Amino acid sequence: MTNDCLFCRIVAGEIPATVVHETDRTLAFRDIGPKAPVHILVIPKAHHRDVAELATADPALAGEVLRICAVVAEAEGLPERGYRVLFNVGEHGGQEVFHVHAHILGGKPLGPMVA
Ligand code: D5M
Repeated sequence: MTNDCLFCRIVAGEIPATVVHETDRTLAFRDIGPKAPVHILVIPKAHHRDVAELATADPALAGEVLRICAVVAEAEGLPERGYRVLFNVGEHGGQEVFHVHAHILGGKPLGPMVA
């Protein structure tokens, strides 16, 4: 738990979130500013800055986050038409919250990735 980390505070229950899935080590909740009809964030409860740091420090947990993305996408009915999973990393990657999170986006055609 990092006191000044927004997502650690959501994990601690100090800030409300619309939780859609929870395990011992992960939490999935709806993004506050959805960019698609379905926009869910999947995080490890443990604080890691970004996906590179998580994958180095705890590869099993990184894999678990990806597995939960698949579980959540299935529960949201996304696999039939497809969806996107992405991690923003650092300033140039557009990362704003420095507690690693996977974005699950779906529910409409998302088009090609643009930079
Ligand atoms: O994405 C950070 C994401 O976090 C961005 O899409 C908004 C979302 N966000 C910020 N605050 C909240 C709360 N309180 N609940 C849910 N979602 C939130 P990034 O990849 O860091 O740019």
